[in-house]
This record gives sequence, structure tokens and C-alpha cells, in this order.
Amino acid sequence: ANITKMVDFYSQFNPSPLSIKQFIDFGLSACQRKSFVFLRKELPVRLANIMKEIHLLPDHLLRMPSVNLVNQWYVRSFQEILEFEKTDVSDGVLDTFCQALVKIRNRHTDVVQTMAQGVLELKESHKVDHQIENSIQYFLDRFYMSRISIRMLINQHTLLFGGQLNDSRHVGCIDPQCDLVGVVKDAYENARFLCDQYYLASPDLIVKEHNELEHGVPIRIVYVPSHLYHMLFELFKNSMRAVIEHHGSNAEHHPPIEVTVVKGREDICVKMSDRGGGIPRSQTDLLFNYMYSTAPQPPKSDAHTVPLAGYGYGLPISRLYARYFHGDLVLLSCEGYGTDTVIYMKALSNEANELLPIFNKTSSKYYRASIPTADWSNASSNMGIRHMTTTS
Ligand code: W6P
Repeated sequence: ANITKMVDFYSQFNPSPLSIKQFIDFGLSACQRKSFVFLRKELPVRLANIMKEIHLLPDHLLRMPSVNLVNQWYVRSFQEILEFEKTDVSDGVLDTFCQALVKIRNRHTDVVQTMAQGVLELKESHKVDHQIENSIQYFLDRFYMSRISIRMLINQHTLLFGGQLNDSRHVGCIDPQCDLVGVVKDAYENARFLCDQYYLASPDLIVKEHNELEHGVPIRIVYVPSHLYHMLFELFKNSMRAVIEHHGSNAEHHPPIEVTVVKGREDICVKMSDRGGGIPRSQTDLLFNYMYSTAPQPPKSDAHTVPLAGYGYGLPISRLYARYFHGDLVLLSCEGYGTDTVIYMKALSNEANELLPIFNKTSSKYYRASIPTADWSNASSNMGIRHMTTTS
């Protein structure tokens, strides 16, 4: 059957979101056959759902060589998994499937960079209006979320069944007793290393821990430590840069970055507070805007010219990691003083469900409809002239 028909077929199914609890139960019962049978359907469904959206991208973007390349990777990976659609399940097939997943994961390693390159190509060759910018923001959030989820499925399967003996407490890439403060300190140390290298200075860290349910007991959570690390490392880099640049790298003293880690009944919160001078409220949304964050990489001729933070998709993708299991990442700045960022996570592993984009009529509308902006007053349409308006 031809590829378009198969994509159409699999895109009719909605992806099946799993909770962290289900990932763990699945991993502990560890039945490779069951996992194989689930994935040979679920992976094509998730791939097909997002492949349909790739084709709704603005034409100019779709024609950029980098975007084309990414699209080809998806087509090839989709085809490779369909090879297993109707096979009998033997040990040999299970092994081949694992190898296919590893190959697919490697093929898609540079998707984020390559899409960013495509956006850059578009910016440099065409005028990008608000409508196009909106579609791209909408698409990339969904596209990267889909990618996070597909990689999660592949990682779980290959870690559980890929042959490496499992001698840790981890269930695939999930740590059922993840030491949150430990990950905070680890991310801090690594960001600080970069900060020291670049600025010859770095702010200290103060960590406060509050376990509301079991006072004094160290906080442990059920989570994917690599996702947590990714978010924290990104936030630390941004906070450190703000602090050092606001106070000057020669300053006698830099105010520390304070991290408060809290476990409540429903939420787990990690709040990071810097006194880096903050940013105007009008600029906070821009930090999560892919178009705005797409700048040419500065030349990497020597280590000291690599900026600590502020280029690339670090913040919007960190927010996707938080949202992936129904958490969030929010930023609140007080211009002139500093910035707070909060990572929210679900405290209950059965509430931590994957948040997945689904392709349907509603999602396709976003790529055509213009943004409604005419139902609130705005300064530019209020130059002392009163218009008569009609509702239609
Ligand atoms: C700032 C700007 C920013 C972005 C993300 C995280 C922390 C901070 N601090 O000043």
C-alpha cells in the first residue's frame, strides 16, 4: 500500500496517552510481546497524526530544504515500523524491532536543530506575518510534544527489553524515587561550570525543601529525571546569565539563586528565584516564542564566545517537558528586580498523563484561521476617531 494511504489510515486513530503509573506497571510486568504489540500500532498512530500536520504548514516553510529533510525522516521511520504490522511474534522479530527503534531514534536526533534551521531559512527568505508566525508556534509546540512522547515510548521499550541488565531502581527512564533536590544541585553545578567559564563568576545556590505532607522527610517523586534535569539546567543558565549581566561580572557580590522545592497533595513545585533585574512584562511571552528565539548560531570559534543562554529553543521546549505529564512551567518577572520561574509537576503518578496532540478538524483550522483581535480595544485603533461597528 502506498505511504499516503497508510498515513491517512493511521491518522484516523487518536494516540493513547499513558500515565507515569501505567509506564511503571507496564515496565514492572515487563512483557516484551505486549509492549511490541502496543507499539507497532501506537507508534504509527503518533507518527501519522503529526505527519498530517506537517503538511498543513505554510507552503513557504514546507518547501525549505531542512523541513523537507525532517519530513523524509518521518516517512522513512513510519515505513520501517509498518514492516512489523502483520508479522508473527517470534524472538527474532522482537530483537529486530528493538534494533529498528534504536535506528529510528538515532535518525531523529537532530530534529530540533534541523527544524530551527528551516525556520531560519524561512525568516531569511520571506516576510513572516503574524498569521504565519502563529501557525508556526502552534505547529512546533505540537510537533515537539509529539516527538517527546515518541522518544519516551522508544526509550521505555529499548531500556526495558534492549538487553542491558537492569540493576538500578529505574523503570526504563522513570525513577520511582527521584531525588528532586539532588537533580536541582546537579543541574546547578553544571550550569555554574559554564557560567564560570564564560563570566569568571557565578551566583551561589540556596535550596529550601518543604515536604508539606511528611514534614522533614526528604522529597521523593516519581518522574523522568532527564526531563527534570533538562528543564532545571535551562532555567539555571537563564537565571545565572541575568544575575551576572545585571550586576556585572566584576561585582563584589552576586545575589544567590534561590530554589524552593515543595511537595503538596496535588502538586510538586520547584520555584527558582533570581535577582537578575527581571524583564518587562511585555517580553515574557517572547521567551517562549520559537520565531523570536530563532537566531543564527554565533560562530563557535572558541569556548569563550559561546553564550550561556538566550539562543535556541531551550525555554519553549522545557515548558513542553513540564506539560508533557500535565505539569507546567511558568515565568513571572518583576522588571527592575528579578524573575521567578516555577516548574509544576503532578504529585500523583496516575494523574501524570501524557499530553498529546491529536490531528482532527479543529487542529487543522488553526493553520488557516486568522487570529481574532478585533473584540478588545487596542491603542492603535483608538486615535480619537469613533468608528461605527456592526456585528456580523
Ligand atoms: C531572567 C530572564 C529569564 C528567563 C528564564 C529564566 C530565568 C530568567 N531570568 O532575567
